[in-house]
Amino acid sequence: MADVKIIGIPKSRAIRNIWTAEELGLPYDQVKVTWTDGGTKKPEFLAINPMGAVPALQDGKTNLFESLAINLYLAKKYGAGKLYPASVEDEGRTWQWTLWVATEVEKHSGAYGMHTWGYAPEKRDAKVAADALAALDKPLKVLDQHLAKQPYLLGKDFSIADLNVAGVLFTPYVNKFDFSPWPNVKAWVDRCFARKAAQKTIEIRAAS
Ligand SMILES: N[C@@H](CCC(=O)N[C@@H](CS)C(=O)NCC(=O)O)C(=O)O
Repeated sequence: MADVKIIGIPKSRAIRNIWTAEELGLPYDQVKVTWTDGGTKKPEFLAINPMGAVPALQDGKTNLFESLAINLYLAKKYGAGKLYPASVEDEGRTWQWTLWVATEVEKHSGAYGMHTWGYAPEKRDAKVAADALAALDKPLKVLDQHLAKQPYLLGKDFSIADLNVAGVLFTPYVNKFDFSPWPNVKAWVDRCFARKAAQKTIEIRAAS
């Protein structure tokens, strides 16, 4: 049994944490808790994440929830100076991009995905999907302009900042979302998901 337990099925936001553990080469156990069978509402799970949603993390005696915060924690604890940036300035940029993707992108990419491939066809609303796509244009243009200058969010190297932003785009990516209106974003997601750890993570999700 590994010290690190990633709690949540791979077809959930837990996939972001699985990708981080794979990047770090960190031994971890997957605990396949899901909401469809009431697992996220059981007292033992609520003791770890009182929000009753996956993912959650147990690392020895430390419990955490919020997928992107879990990633920052894992990267800093197990990948400082590598996956997690060495300088305080790059750390600030990492927090910036992480909070940006959570607040400016995820609600739109999530709504687009649910109403395009997530929900059963009869529950999908094409107008909600179209509005979400329109709302994604501004943040993806900002990302595109940034990536015109450099291959990764912090510069020349892949970091947890890239993983957190690309992690939010994981489901769109595997569902073949068309990134081509933002060509630098397209080239960057292709670079991020071509990584060995990302490919392994895609396989873990597909096999689940
Ligand atoms: N902001 C949270 C969102 C967690 C979340 O909504 N997880 C979904 C699965 S991806 C869930 O457990 N939904 C079931 C529910 O909320 O009852 C995070 O990033 O960890």
